[in-house]
Amino acid sequence: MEDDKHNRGTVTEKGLVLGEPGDESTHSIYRLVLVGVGGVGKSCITIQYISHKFIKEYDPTLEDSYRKQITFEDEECILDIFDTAGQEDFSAVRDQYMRTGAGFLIVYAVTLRSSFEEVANFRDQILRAKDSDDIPIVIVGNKIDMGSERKVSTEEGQDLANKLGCKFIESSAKMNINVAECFTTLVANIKAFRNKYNNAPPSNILTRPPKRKHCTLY
Ligand SMILES: Nc1nc2c(ncn2[C@@H]2O[C@H](COP(=O)(O)OP(=O)(O)O)[C@@H](O)[C@H]2O)c(=O)[nH]1
Ligand SMILES: [Mg+2]
Repeated sequence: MEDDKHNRGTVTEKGLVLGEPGDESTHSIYRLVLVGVGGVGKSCITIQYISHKFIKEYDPTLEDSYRKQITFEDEECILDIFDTAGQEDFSAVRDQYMRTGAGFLIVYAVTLRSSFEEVANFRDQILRAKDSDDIPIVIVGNKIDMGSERKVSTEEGQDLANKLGCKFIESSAKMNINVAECFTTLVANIKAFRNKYNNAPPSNILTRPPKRKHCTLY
């Protein structure tokens, strides 16, 4: 069946096809991207999840990708996680991840109201990059350990997530609260999304049929 063959593998940006019959890897790959205002804890969340450490000072300009293998709902998954930084400057790698990311964590700090106010803008940016209005996104309110300095309530976070049609989690990278849940919630969201679209590859580039060019000759 043509569709079945097409949908069995996941073509990565490097041209690697995972999960094709005969391929050594039967792992599903999930390309996840963290976005959000600088200083909200994207790198700390990523490093806490990957290395189980809280890094107090992490280079705010460092933008990098990480891989982690997990078993989720009896499925072996490879998470390819991209931690963005420095939204102002153009980065070819970031641009590529934005376009090919299967799911996104939009992170704000519950202690920084302006970072919460940017959440909807980041969502718009993602939808534009993906050229779609249905993308798995989890909104993450980080730094809940700083209780006395909280500026955004849980209800406000949840209301915004409801309004934008996203999942919502509050976390602390410092205390390792809900860090793994951010990623597993996003993976669950992507799995549901892939099922909904009949396991089609996540990238719009791969799912959209080529545009037909109409040409009339007289
Ligand atoms: N108290 C607290 N501080 C955090 C937490 N996450 C990050 N930070 C601090 O916030 C600052 C910025 O974190 P970083 O991960 O570099 O932010 P990024 O720019 O979004 O990658 C650093 O000083 C971290 O130590 C958290 O959950 N709780
Ligand atoms: Mg960072």
